[in-house]
Amino acid sequence: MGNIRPLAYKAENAQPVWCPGCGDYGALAALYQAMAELELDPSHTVLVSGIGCSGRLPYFVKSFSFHSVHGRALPIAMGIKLANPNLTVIVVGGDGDGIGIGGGHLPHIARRNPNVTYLMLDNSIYGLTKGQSSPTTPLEQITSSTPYGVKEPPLDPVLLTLAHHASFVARGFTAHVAELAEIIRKGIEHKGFSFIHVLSPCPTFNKNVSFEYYKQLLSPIPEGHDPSDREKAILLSLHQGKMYRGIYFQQQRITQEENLRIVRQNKLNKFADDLTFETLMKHTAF
Ligand SMILES: Cc1ncc(C[n+]2csc(CCOP(=O)(O)OP(=O)(O)O)c2C)c(N)n1
Ligand code: SF4
Ligand SMILES: [Mg+2]
Repeated sequence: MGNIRPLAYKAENAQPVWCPGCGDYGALAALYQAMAELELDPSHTVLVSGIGCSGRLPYFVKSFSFHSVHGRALPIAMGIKLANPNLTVIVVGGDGDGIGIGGGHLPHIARRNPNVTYLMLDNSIYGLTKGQSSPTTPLEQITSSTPYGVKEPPLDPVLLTLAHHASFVARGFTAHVAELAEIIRKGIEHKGFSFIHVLSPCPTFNKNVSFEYYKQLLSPIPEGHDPSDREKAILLSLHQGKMYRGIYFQQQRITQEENLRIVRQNKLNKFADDLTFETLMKHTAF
């Protein structure tokens, strides 16, 4: 633990507006803790969010932030990182935001591997719009948009991002703040795209997927799991009737920023190699 207190990262003029008991408070506390441990500089940190209750989180953090458009936080974050690779970029959004309306972006950011951390706050419901089903709502659950029950199997964000070559994939639970803080810290430290599936119950509009529900279902990733083995991580995520907390997968590979830097450098080198008086005259406007 560094010298900075977690609450040093609390925005001065904004109080969280979430309902009492909302899981997102735990995610916020864990993020403060991770930022303090890493001693992040708020003037070099950007939080980008989509739309939803979870999308409000950046308001409560001392950093730069961009409360963007529903489902579009990921491409915006990627643009910010490409424009200034020195920034720490963290994305926060909901399950609807990330794999509903914004689902088309997740595969591509995962395979491009920018050094961006993504916290998906999953309550298995559309919270802000008062309780419609989301892509992670369990089968047969009755919601305001599924009066006869959800008829499609839920998506698993961990399995999805593993399939899309994300270089860091983990799951945390907002009832375990210290553990979640450690996962977030490791995700931010990871050089590449880090995806953290944060189970964050909504006690107001999803009475089914509650803290109790997850307590029954969740256990720590089994000791001895090798996080560098993607195939094993996929098998772990497929385990029927069980869900694990912890780091499923981590692999170091070239980031999008590094790839672009190399392409740019190669172009410059080629330009310098080809440089003659004639080519210089061609490229110089008089
Ligand atoms: C383009 C667009 N479509 C729909 C909406 C309405 N809308 C706002 S938030 C939301 C769902 C939010 O659910 P989720 O992403 O899971 O976040 P939560 O509120 O549960 O944290 C919807 C459908 C919108 N703001 N913009
Ligand atoms: S509606 Fe649900 S997700 Fe939104 S603030 Fe309230 S408890 Fe949290
Ligand atoms: Mg949601």
